[in-house]
Amino acid sequence: MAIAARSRSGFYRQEVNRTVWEVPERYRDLKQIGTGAYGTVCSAWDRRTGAQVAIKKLHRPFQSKLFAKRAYRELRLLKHMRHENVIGLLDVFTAEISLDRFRDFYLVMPFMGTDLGKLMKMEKLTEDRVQFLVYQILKGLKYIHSAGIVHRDLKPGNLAINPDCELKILDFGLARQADAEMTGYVVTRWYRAPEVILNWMHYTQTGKRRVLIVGMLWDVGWVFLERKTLLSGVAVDIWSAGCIMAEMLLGKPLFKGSDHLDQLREIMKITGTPSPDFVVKLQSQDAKNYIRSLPKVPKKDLHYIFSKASSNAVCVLERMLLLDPECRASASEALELPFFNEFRDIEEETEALPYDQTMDNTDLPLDQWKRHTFTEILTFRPPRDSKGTSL
Ligand code: N17
Repeated sequence: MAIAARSRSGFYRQEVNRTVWEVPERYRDLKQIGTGAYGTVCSAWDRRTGAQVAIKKLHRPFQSKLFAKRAYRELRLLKHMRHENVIGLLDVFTAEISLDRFRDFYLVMPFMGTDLGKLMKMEKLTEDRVQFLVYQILKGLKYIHSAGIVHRDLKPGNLAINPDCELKILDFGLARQADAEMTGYVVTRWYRAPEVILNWMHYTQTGKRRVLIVGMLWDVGWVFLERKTLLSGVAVDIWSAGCIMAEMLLGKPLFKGSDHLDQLREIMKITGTPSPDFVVKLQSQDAKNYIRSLPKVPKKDLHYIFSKASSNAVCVLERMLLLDPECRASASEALELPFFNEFRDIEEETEALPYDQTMDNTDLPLDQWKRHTFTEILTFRPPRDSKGTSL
């Protein structure tokens, strides 16, 4: 029988989901709460602070270059975030003391009990709940965007919520190639901005034989959008936030398209077909002709669709659900709208330090990713709570 080596001092071992977890003694009562291809998450109690935490162990993070880069990226992004409406790191640790033996590491975050998707299934939200939740989403987005990060996949399922209705944004800044990976079997495109859907159509094109309609839409989307929108692109998150707010008020998704084109049709049923202003900005003559050939649909009055909502609420939607990304409010601009007056605390609407994305476009050998990750773990400093004591 093999005898397990002693645990690192101050750490203990336990089995979770048939894998060994080796964690500092301060973390107690580990219980698995979720598992997926990339890792497993446990809830635990932090003896030092008395708080409930979530601990994520990645599944063999250094099994390949791709996994290693992804693990490095998640750690870097989480480590950068220090805002109450964005998930951040309370701690990160590994039981290994040397780079040679380094295999696994663990991310510790505040524990969040549910998410907005589940909450909306349970109950119809009152307008003051909607006010508070959308206020928090926008504060979180303002912070993430100020770091130069775009979420790209904002949806109810990655808005974590605790019993006090406090909200934190999860899964931000996923790698761009994810857009390409999602083509064909997209689980949920209901929150995707029209310019993102147009961009997907580019990836679904095979060779030179393009379907006429899609081909022209592609020209519309690509030439214009890659330059102006996808390079900065924060407006895509505002669109998603608008769809999420609409769903909170309606009790059901606003744009429930069955595929890319159907999604665009659903959107234009409400936004109307693009205005001449928008068409003029398009580069391709084909695109202009195509958009002009579409049967004109007028913009619907959102007061009519959201007849039970206050006009302050509808006013927010009017500023977010605009077809032209350049016209959409930014997160900071949206926070200024009267709908949020009751909850507003400008002190909480902070901005981030810029996030260095240099490594995101870098190709490194596996052992380099591992070394950089190890260094990031060693240089982690825990956040301070509002009283200034180190957690
Ligand atoms: O939210 C994240 C997160 C944030 C930024 C980037 C993940 C990434 N990421 C992932 C980048 N690349 C990849 C592959 N992670 C996260 C969210 C929730 C978690 C654990 C990790 O689990 C809980 C569960 C309950 N309460 C809090 C957190």
